Amino acid sequence: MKMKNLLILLLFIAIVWSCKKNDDEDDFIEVPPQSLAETAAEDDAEIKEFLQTHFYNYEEFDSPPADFDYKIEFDTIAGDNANKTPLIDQMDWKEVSVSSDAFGLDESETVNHKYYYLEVEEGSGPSPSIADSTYVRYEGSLLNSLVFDGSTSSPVWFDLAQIQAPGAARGFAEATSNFKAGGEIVVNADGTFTVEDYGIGFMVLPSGLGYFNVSRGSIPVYAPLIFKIDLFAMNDTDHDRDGIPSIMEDEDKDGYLYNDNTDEEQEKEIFGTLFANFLDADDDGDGIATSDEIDVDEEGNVTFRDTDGDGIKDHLDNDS
Ligand SMILES: [Ca+2]
Ligand SMILES: [Ca+2]
Ligand SMILES: [Ca+2]
Ligand SMILES: [Ca+2]
Repeated sequence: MKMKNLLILLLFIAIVWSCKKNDDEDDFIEVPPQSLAETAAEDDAEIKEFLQTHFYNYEEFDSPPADFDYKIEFDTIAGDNANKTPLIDQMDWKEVSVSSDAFGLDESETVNHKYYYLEVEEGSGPSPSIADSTYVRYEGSLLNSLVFDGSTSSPVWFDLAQIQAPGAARGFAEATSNFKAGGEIVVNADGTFTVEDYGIGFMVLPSGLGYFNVSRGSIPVYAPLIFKIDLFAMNDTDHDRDGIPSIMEDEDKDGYLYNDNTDEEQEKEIFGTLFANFLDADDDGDGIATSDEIDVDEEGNVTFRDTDGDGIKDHLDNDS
């Protein structure tokens, strides 16, 4: 059925660097952080309990009723629904290594965090990286089903790289990168836009991939988070416009953009502010712009130079 997952968008706007997850500064409360490892274990037990006792409307997605709105709904496995398949049997999961440094903990530790996700309807378009910008409709809720945030009528642009930052809900970026965007965006005669076969999914995140020890609005501290998303479109990013796509500035290829900062020591001494490579137009701080130390062809493909042959690319080498 070709009309499946069809969305009419009112206006396809230019990228808005959405700060939705950061701009509620007035009503957030922070408590001293507790152990990251203990919290991750507690959260995972709580999440598993939820996944074992709940299901989503998979039967409607499998055989859509005529007026089906393609919205994910959760319910408890009980009574008439006692025989439903629990979420835990349907969801995929991945692990992300999280450093306690992101939360200002005294004891430095690195803890694997498990998040769960399910692509309910696969989009027909490309999959974003954790550095890309995504056009989504979403709803955030707690395990007790309280909705705390969302943009369920009109979609918003989310810069996943920004959501990966300490203090934001990093897991949203991680999980979204498993989903696919929709197909071609068609402009209608009346100025609206249509996206067919967009991606639909949801994710369940431990608090270490959410807001951890910070309470925001109705989100308590150490709260696992659920996000349902419709992923319509995505754009590649080059945040610092140095010619290198942001995802390629994850130099250590660990899927985290904020721990790649070639001139960190210099920035600490001189500015006191740190700019990770994807936000830094002079990555090695040698006074020569990164864009002048690399070669980019007409299609945007990047070739790196190593003028002094020391194995360090020129834009990351402050003596060449
Ligand atoms: Ca990295
Ligand atoms: Ca830097
Ligand atoms: Ca850069
Ligand atoms: Ca250099």
